Amino acid sequence: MSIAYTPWPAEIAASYREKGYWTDVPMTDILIRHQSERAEHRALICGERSWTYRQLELDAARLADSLLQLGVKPGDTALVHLPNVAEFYIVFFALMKLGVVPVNALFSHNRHELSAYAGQIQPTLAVVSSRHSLFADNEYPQALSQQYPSLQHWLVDGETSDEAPLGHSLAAAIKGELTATHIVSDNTVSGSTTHGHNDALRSWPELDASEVAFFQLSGGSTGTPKLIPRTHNDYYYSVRASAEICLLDRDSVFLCALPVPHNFTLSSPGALGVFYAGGTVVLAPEPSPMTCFPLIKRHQVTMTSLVPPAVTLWLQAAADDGSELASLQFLQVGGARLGESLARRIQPELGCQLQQVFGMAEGLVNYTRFDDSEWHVLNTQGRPISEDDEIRIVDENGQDVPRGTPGALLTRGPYTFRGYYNSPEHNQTAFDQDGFYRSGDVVVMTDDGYLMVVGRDKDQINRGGEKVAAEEIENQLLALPEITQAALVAMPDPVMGEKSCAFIVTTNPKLKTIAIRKHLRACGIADYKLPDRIETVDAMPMTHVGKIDKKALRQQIADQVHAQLQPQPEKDVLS
Ligand code: OOB
Repeated sequence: MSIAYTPWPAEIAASYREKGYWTDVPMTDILIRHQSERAEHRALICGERSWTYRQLELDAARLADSLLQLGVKPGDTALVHLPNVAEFYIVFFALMKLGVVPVNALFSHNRHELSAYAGQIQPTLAVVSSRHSLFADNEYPQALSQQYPSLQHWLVDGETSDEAPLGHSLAAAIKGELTATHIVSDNTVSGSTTHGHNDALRSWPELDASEVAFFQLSGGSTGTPKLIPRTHNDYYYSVRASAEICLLDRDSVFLCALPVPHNFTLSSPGALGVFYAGGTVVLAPEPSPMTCFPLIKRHQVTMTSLVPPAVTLWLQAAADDGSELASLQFLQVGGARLGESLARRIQPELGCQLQQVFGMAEGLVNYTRFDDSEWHVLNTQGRPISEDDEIRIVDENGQDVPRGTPGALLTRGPYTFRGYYNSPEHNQTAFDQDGFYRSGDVVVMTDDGYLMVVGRDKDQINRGGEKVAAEEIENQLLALPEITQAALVAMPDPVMGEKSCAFIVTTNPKLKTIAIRKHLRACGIADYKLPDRIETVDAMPMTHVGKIDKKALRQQIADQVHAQLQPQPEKDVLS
């Protein structure tokens, strides 16, 4: 059974095929296409381990085979929660071969997010890492398996101890040497069964490229995180076109330092774009200069992608010693607005070209091009990938605004989705009647068709590229009986761009910030979503329609932050 999704209208789909955007070739082709002349080229480097294209394809095929033996079937879904390790791609391609559709959660996600995803997809399989505290013991896996009886199979990357029995070893599954020793749920077979080594790889189910390949994660603005079905056809087009725009080839060496599942690092052009072009992906566990600079030198990295706060750190480190960056040809920056003053320092201080990237997991991605004027590269967030990316910029009444005027960005096109998974109600407002997706961004379009992101009309905080849906956190705050009203808003921050501030009204004047944070932690929310600041107020400012006036709250906290950033007279500092 295939995963349901909102399709593109038939005549539009036909035109995307006609124009060669949709090729009806599944994304498994990304590795398969290199199996003759490119097979022995290095595809992937992770620490001291590396894979050629042949080895990567073989590992993916072996893992797919192991999964088949376990009983995982085409049309099943999987919850994948891995850090920046090579196994992420092995799992990605193995699941794709089988037609198993994963949600690839961020490694910073925690119990709250994973449970929400599991609830939506009812997975058969979970692939997790013992490096995450959630999977250091069996408590959470057991609870999840009990809550979702469909979840029959667990594969674990990393060390597992006897105290923490937890499904099968991912490494063994990749080697084709599955030994089931442990149980997670009552449904899973106990005991020790070797499934046997199988080098005679079977032929995989025929894949239909118009079907869902995997789910992307929405940054969201609602109480529950929403899932974005991405088909082979639409996603593969964005990968190929991005690789072309970024002039990737076999000599491209990409350092992947932001989280591997993110749309930026996966497909803009990201690791998939580099694999498609036959280049090399080098994994970094995180984007600090201390980790990344030596990797760039050692592997002669030619390109990487960062969010703006990381750029600040790189500039500071390069001021001391930037000699390790000599091979870097271009740096992509995206995920959050890059200030012009920071943008201006990249070429002279890091010695590489800047490319701005403004994209979204829902589809549309914009790039500045390598032959753009300096003004465009420093001041705009680029222009769309495709001539058939349709852009509308509208006022509050849904009327198109003239070029140069800010308005809400709506878009549809050959790789922009048509509906969140299983969310008919939310889809009614997330799209207009013509199928344009309301991105929630406020943008200006220049006369020559470049976009500048100037604001946002979605209830979200963009914490240096990490997105926090206000409602999700407000709901958790309101779960505390002492909190009667809650509003999460963005506050300015010199490094992150924005941080989050929760305003609360409470019946308990003694309620401490620390107790609130403890409560949110206990809810199992990812750390980056915890409010950076909590302000107690007697009453919320209200709009004339009786809603909490978040604009006023944003202004209030911005004024407070601004006042605190002003130099204080000495006696105040000391008192
Ligand atoms: C990327 O994807 P998401 O899904 O995490 O976030 C999308 C949102 C956009 O709607 C916009 O609000 C913001 O992130 N954003 C930017 C930006 N790039 C993304 N805001 C200002 N300037 C930029 N350059 O963040 C994403 C996906 C693919 C490629 C790059 C980023």
